Amino acid sequence: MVFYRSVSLLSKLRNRVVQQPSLTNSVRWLQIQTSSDLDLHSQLKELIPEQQERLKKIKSEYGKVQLGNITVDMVLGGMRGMTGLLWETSLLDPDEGIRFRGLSIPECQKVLPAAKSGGEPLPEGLLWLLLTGKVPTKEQVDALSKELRSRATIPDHVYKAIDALPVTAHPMTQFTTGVMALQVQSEFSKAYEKGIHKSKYWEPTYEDSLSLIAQVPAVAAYVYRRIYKNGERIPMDDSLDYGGNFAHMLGFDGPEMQELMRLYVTIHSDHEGGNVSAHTGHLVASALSDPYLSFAAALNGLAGPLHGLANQEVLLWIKSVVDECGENITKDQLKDYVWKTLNSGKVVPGFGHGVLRKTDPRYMCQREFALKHLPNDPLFQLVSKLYDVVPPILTELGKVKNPWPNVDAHSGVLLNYYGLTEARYYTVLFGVSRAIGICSQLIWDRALGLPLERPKSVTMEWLEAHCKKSA
Ligand code: NMX
Ligand code: MLT
Repeated sequence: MVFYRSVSLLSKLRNRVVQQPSLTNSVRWLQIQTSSDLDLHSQLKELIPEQQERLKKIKSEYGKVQLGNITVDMVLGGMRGMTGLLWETSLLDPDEGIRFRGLSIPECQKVLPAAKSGGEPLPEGLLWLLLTGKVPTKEQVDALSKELRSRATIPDHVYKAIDALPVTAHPMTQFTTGVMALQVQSEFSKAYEKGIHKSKYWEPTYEDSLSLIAQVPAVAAYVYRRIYKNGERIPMDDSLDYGGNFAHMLGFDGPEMQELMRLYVTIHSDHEGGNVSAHTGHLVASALSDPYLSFAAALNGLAGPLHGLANQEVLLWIKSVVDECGENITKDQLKDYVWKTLNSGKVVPGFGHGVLRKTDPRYMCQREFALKHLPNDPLFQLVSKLYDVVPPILTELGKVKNPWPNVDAHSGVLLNYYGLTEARYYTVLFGVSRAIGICSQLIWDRALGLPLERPKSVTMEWLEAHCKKSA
């Protein structure tokens, strides 16, 4: 016990040191890795009791504190501006964009371990950060990569379930079917059937979540290979990390595409709790549905064109611009095309947001990637022109709250450049990434014992009567 405490103390001290690079050289002796240091599960086990106490304290001390006023507008307006969810892994600022456990995207790019020096963050590192709130060492990330690889085998019935669908079914339908087929292995469901105590829920949820995160790239890659590459499966490469392996299983082995995939999976993972996919996953999980059921539900929300499917819509729309006007379209022609889209009652995909009020930092980091790796690509140049042309037009409409581009405005042209040209597949990539955010929070939902989600609804008659009374 005494030994355990000193190792644990040493480990805490070392973690602090690792986060302050100026100290790392002088205290190298502290960089002893214990087996529990490298194990995400042990780290969580240590963190959970203190966070449970923290939540209890907030409830007992601040339970009656008011959080703004809910208005009829909010009830009728898709609950915009209503604070209604606890979501620990990330927080969205309307102007600054997303922070993962307090770190912005540029900060994550700086501090999270990469495959090679100066490279894009490894998504496993982000998973560690989301779960523990701590920046992992490269050794911790490598240990997690290895663990994910060890959980990645796909049972044969999953492929058979996907194969039962017509090959023409939308890739998101095939992907979600694969996730639902994985559900039969749920440890949480089995443990619940056996009567597990509620204080232990987080443990099988952790098992399911890590397995699900480990398995979704192979399921997603199968969907791609089935639809577009005659069903030839590419096995995982044991020498590769999560993002690199995903690109590899899809059939892309170029180092730049692997870097893009690491960045892509990292930045799409989490966007606080109120977006449609995260909120759906959280809602379904609140009924104690297991991680597979909850994540499959989340994917069905992601498949909507106002949410994740927008990445497909953007590339298809850009291609329709090129088909009609050519690649060297002028800004005036582009303005006409944007107006034509709006006048036909459609949205301009990739622009606007429910919360953000400035350009999405996820757009900006993809733009930086493009400036570094594909500055002369005609479709990237078209995307850059859209950045100039679309916001003033949306502003002129007078009703759009955020005229700036979101994450989906950029992702397609990058993938297209490296040969992943099949736009209908793009939302599946978003889905793989989102497993990391949704499952991380789900483990905390269970650890903190968050309750069944069940807001009150009212009818129009109730609203009219209530408003007349209060007038
Ligand atoms: N093009 C045309 N009209 C728009 C756009 C746009 N890009 N963005 C907002 N509007 C309209 C919106 O349809 C609404 O019109 P109406 O009152 O006639 O229904 C009005 O402007 C006010 O909407 P907002 O309050 O600005 O936006 P809201 O929070 O309701 O919706 C989105 C946010 C993201 C759904 C919306 O901006 C949109 O439809 N964008 C295009 C689709 C898209 O890129 N979605 C991806 C979002 C990111 N993600 O991955 O999930
Ligand atoms: C997301 O990543 O979930 C989208 O930007 C939508 C949102 O945050 O509402």
